[in-house]
Amino acid sequence: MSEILDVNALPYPYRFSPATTAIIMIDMQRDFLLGGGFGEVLGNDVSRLAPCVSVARELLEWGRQHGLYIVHTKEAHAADLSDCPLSKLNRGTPGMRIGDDGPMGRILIDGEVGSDFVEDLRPQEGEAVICKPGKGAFYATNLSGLLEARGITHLLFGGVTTEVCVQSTMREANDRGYECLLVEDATESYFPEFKQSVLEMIRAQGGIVGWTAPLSRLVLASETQGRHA
Ligand code: C5J
Repeated sequence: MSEILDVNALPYPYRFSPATTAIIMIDMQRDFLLGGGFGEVLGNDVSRLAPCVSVARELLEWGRQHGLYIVHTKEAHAADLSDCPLSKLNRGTPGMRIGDDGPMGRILIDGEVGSDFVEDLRPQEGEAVICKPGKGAFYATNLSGLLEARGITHLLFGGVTTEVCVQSTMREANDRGYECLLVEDATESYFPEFKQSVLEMIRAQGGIVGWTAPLSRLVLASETQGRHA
């Protein structure tokens, strides 16, 4: 028997069982959230992402209490840049490029200080960490295999940024048959209007990509329900 929860989500209630659900926490790395990293060298105001950190942490704590499988992703490249296409390396006119030396080590390179997770969102033992070269977490990673091995059918998303790596991964997951919900206050964008548009896009047309709900609705469902199927 497994617990079934119904979340008051948009565009309609989202039903899931914690036993077959994973949290995918996207790219909560210093490179995106702190000064001197990839986000800032692209010209963004990184302080805009700060509000989602405490909620993302609460989401992980709630997930740990309820036995959800937890996956953390990080966008980072090999030191020799062999997994970084020239198109990504050369895009735009940033002050520094991927692989250049910055105040937190080489920008967006796996193993450097900047590529690591922010203090409040460190993975715990038993949680998966996916290092991804792309925006979507399914591209060139073993994420599908990890989820399939555990019989995961439902995914709850948090992380940054809403319209880039979160949305890309959620769309990849939707096409692979996962039932996806984006936790609205556990994600942020450098552009508030982009975040709002993504929330609306996901749940438009009857939930064409999935569902959205604030964390409080998940917590309420787990506190007030707990039926067994
Ligand atoms: C970006 C990400 N914005 N994690 N990456 O380049 O969203």
